[in-house]
Amino acid sequence: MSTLLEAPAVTASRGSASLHAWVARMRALLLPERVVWCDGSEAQRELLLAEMVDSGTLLPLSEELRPGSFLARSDPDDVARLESRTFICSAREADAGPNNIWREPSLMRAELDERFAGVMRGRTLYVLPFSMGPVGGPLSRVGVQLTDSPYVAVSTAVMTRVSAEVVDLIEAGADWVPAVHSVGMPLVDERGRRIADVPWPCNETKIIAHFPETREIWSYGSGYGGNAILAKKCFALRIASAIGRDEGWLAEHMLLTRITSPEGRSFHVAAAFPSACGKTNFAMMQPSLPGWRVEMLGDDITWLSRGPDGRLWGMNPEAGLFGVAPGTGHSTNPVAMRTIAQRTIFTNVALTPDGDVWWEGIGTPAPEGLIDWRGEPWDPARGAPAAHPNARFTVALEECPSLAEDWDAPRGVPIDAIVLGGRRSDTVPLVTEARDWQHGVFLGATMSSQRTAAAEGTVGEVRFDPFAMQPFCGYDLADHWTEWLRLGERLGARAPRIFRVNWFRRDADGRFLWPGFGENVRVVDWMLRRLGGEVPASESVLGLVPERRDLDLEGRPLPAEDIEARRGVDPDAWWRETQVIEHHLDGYGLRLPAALTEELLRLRCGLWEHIR
Ligand code: GTP
Ligand code: SPV
Ligand code: MN
Repeated sequence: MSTLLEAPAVTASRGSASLHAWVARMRALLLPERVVWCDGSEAQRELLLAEMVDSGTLLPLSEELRPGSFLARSDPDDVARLESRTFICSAREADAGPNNIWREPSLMRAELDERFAGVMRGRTLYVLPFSMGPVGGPLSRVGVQLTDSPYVAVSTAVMTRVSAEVVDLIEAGADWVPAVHSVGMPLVDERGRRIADVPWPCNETKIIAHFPETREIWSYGSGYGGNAILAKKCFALRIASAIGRDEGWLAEHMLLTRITSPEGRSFHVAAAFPSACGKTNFAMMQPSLPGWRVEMLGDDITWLSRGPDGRLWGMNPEAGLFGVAPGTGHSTNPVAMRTIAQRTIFTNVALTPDGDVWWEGIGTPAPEGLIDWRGEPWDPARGAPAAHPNARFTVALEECPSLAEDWDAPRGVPIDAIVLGGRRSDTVPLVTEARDWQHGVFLGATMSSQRTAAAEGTVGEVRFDPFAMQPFCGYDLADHWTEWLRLGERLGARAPRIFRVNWFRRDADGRFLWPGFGENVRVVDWMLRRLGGEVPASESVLGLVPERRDLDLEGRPLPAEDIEARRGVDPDAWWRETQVIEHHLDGYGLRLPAALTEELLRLRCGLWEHIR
């Protein structure tokens, strides 16, 4: 077996010569036909797009209706993240935690060694030097992704800052994360015969492997989203969370936004919602109340650290959006609709006869002659959606009309409030404010949410997704909660307030109880008045909840759930909830911070009082 992957782990600083040596070593392993260094330029983007149109990977959309935009249709078996094929290969199993699937590093290396040997035969290897955060910024980190997918190369140039300057930084000695990706379908077989390519090459077997100690990523067999654009979930969350644990900062699955009230006061909010649970929508909110303004800073990932002023600061390391298409419409998210008016790559949406895109929830009826995400004429009678539920758009942040002017500020922005939210059709009320930081960490650690189409699994099934990081924390989540508790100690009185929300409660007929989207500003309005100390809150067993008169519901019927929330909710349902919470926390064994056990006890005592 080759020793290419077994070479002693390249650690911390890989130095200047190492980048070129590594690419040469990888070239000898992967055996591509040619190597292309990417620089993030417009000229290169044009070239790659044209090549993909020629090869059938991309379909150009109408220049008139959707200028500069394209449609990609993935293999029907490669449509979302695969948590069951995502591995954390830490040296010690215990460091991966019960939240991850652990693989012994040398065994994983042996498997990767075999899979990657000659895997790029007949293909082009793209070298993508990228920065997460502004190039050269004090909080930014760089990496280099190798890929044999031009779709991934173009997507990475949208989602990150791909630039030759990153090579300069590496040559000047910057630490960097190596990331190797292949679709796992060589175009030349062992005997040297050519194999015909397909529009969306991939492999039945998929592996997304992370080595937290050596900060390496290896991904095989998928070309889709977070499986393949390694800078996103693999680097900016899983590897970055491990780096952050070692250095005292946090990489979080959070949107980042600036909200300005009619009086002109601005606040920064970082909010964690699980996949496909409303981050992009919140970040691009068009508030329904007059005078409010929401500026977008980030829609998926925020790196949090204590700033020199002792406050918590947040920075979005990405430069693009990989957003959920279904449900995005003119009435639900008009800002997103304007963002994707041009220069967008759509994946797995439906195609209209005039060369535009369509999906469920776009807000216009499906036109005649629609082609579904698989490329077949769509027959609504068959009951299958025209767009895949995890269909996505890839577009640069700069296309967003509500993007904050200082979106790429090297240190980000100071955070005033942290919002945590899951998708729960029952039990969890509209809004609760944490009593204090420790209670807030408990709310984060016990977040649960219904599964969505963003990953495999049964849609609708409730699972715990602590801090929306269940699929993305590169280490034991119990240690993650400890990090959160420590952060609170360090921030002290300067810590932001923590809130929990749930936009997704439903009534007995399955209708959403809360109008959501732009109406969520009514909840934000209450939060900001709480920060300003302008309104009291009611103590409930779950935490602090709004007085009825303090939620501005002008023109909106008060949802029944809110009345419930003020009273301390359905005690039986919450008693059952504490039982599953206990089981969930117990799963983390001895690493579970005692503070969380204490909070659970407090919740139970409160419920017990309530029942009596
Ligand atoms: P990822 O990119 O997977 O991390 O997802 P996300 O958290 O950014 O989710 P996104 O904002 O794209 O929303 C996912 C789905 O939830 C879309 O279909 C939205 O229409 C829907 N959604 C978002 N906000 C709300 C809301 O306030 N109420 C309701 N009912 N649905 C919402
Ligand atoms: C998510 O699933 O949370 C996403 C999409 O943001 S992906 O990049 O595919 O992970
Ligand atoms: Mn996400």
